[in-house]
Amino acid sequence: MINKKITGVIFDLDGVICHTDKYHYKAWKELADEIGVYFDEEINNRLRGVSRMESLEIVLERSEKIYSQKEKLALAERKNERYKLFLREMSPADLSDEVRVTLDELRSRGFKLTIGSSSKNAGFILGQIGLGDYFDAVSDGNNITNSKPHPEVFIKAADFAGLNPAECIVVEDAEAGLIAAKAAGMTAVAIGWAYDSEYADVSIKSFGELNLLC
Ligand code: B16
Ligand code: MG
Repeated sequence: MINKKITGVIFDLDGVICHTDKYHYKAWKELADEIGVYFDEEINNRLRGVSRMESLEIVLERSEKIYSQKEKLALAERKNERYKLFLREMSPADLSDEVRVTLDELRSRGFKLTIGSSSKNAGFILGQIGLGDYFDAVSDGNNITNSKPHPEVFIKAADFAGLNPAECIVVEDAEAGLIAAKAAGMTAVAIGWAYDSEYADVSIKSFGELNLLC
């Protein structure tokens, strides 16, 4: 149980509400193979919550070739086109019952529910899984200039929904997101890949536990 007044919950999208992380991996892996750069799941884990262009920089750390900015933009675009093909296959079946029921319960208890995602595809993904109009506010990669671990995405999510940051919890699967949440003055709740992170205020094993926390 969190011992302070909570009025809003800000959810990371990829790795928390739904699992597009496997599609990011496949799309980056295909690109890396094409340009002859080593890439594996461990490197992929460093991309969680990180913006597309920053992710590309991490992927290219293993590259012998130096790419110009124009070439980098083209590579990122190529990866994104691949990724979007996977997203097109998503449907409301990709939203688990546990997540859907927990969201409804939190809402019925009066919490404002928002999204704080680094992704520029967040709106499309939410539409695909049937949550297009669900959240009180969506802050994503399209409205920020600094990506996680910078707190901008969460500060804007709170602002869009008229929430006091000190009364918000952030649910995150990435260490960069937990750091961002704390920098925003919010309570950082870790799930999934971030479960053991030293930056978490609280860690939960399953999404449904959120209802016991606040
Ligand atoms: P896009 P989140 C993040 O989403 C992903 O975790 C990260 O792997 C990705 O690079 C980033 O979005 C940007 O995504 O290429 O779709 O703009 O976890 O912050 O919801
Ligand atoms: Mg995430």
